[in-house]
Amino acid sequence: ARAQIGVTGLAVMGRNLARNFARHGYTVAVHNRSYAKTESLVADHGTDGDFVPSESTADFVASIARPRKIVIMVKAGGPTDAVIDELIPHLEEGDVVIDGGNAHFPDTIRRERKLADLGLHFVGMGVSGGEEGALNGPSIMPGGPKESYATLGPILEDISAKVDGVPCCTWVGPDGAGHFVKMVHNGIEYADMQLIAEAYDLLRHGLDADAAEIGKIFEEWNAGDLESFLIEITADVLQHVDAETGKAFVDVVLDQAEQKGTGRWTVQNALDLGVPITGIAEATFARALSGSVPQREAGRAALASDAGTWDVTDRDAFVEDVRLALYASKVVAYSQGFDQIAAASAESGWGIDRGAMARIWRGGCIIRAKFLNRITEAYERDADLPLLIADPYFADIVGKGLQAWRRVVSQAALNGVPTPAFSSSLAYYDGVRAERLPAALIQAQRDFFGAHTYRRVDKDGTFHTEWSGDRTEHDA
Ligand code: NBP
Repeated sequence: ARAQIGVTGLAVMGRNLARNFARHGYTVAVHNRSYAKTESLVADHGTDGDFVPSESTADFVASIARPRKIVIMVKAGGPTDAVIDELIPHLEEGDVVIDGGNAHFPDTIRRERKLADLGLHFVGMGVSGGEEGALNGPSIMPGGPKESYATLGPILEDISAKVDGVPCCTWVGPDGAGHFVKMVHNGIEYADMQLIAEAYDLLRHGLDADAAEIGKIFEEWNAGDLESFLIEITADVLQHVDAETGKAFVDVVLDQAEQKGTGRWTVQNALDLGVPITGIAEATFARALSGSVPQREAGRAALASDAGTWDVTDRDAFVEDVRLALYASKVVAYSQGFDQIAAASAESGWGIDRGAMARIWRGGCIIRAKFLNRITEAYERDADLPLLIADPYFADIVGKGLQAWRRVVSQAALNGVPTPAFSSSLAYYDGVRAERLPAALIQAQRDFFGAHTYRRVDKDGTFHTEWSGDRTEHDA
């Protein structure tokens, strides 16, 4: 047994991860359900490094030095369980099984318990960066037993992306913590993409410009605070021309966004935790609306449009307003995502360091961005920061863009351009900073129809008013 690590599941992700390990000098045992993929990996990329191919699971496991480290990179769900069950009879105490697929974190918690009972380590590992990242350095979010990180961590850090020499990989927390954080990462990715899409839509309507012109604006934005992978690829995509029609590529793509489910999981979990992640939720629903074909047909046919021509007089000022609104909304989306991580971490006792999460998202992953440095700094100033946008740096920058944000959201509403994420983020901002919320009225209504009781601003206790009787108040 000479391999230092094994990878089973050699579709795009597993194949590239295996190549990444090999390129970093590790001897990599490789295996796939259908052997042809294993053979083609070695045939096509054998020069990347030292691969040990096996056709059977028994040979694969036997080719890895103990304690074994085996990365599973197969389709999430049933296939992952099938592979785990196939591996188990061949494993020995102390071996580490790592699931690098997009598992839902409750599955990871279940699998970790099962393997722990067998004396095995199970690491649920979030991997972001797509196939490119897997090959050249992804952002890696491993959870599971901390002791497994002592031997596994250095290898993962080695193959992860680096920013300023710092690896985009760290131990996230026990059992499902790694996959949980990957899930929220994807949720934030949904919000980020929706916000960029809304900014694009606003610019297109407001400036009456073509896609390529908007692409140039994103290119300029990418040189400033907004610098990020998603802004960069947006600039590129918007300037891409469809070879067949000669039209802007974005204009020939059907406007129905699909999803694989991580956004939905993020929102479902936030509802369970009671954490308002309005940016991510609106982004997820916006995709759902785009795919609601019969509803959109009915809406187009029956619903009035009173929107005239949007007459933007100062084009540069408008572009700057949209940029500031995008930045502010983005900070809100991240702030909400980090709230969700804090709430889940507290509930599950994961002890997740939010600053470290922002640090490992700076490179390799889809939401990599310059401004994640600012988030890490905010949590370094105060590890228990209750609200990211309330950190002095963000409060200042969002405050300075507040008027621009309001102008953009109101102009969008007046001109009939839907901006669910921009608008809801501004509403969240105004909600979270309000002295008093109309929640007082909600409580009164609840007490009226359901005797659900309320608390008072001027004394302790819980009270109920006899609404249908003499309206006296008594302790509840
Ligand atoms: P896929 O998700 O397309 O899965 C294909 C792999 O699963 C093949 O190796 C296939 O073997 C194997 N497999 C299946 Br399907 N059922 C199996 C079973 N019952 N037993 C054993 N093997 C089985 O591959 P991928 O796109 O490379 O993604 C791998 C994982 O990484 C997924 O969980 C994905 O969600 C996650 N991920 C993907 C990305 C991305 O950008 N694509 C990014 C981050 C994470 P076969 O060759 O014999 O059919």
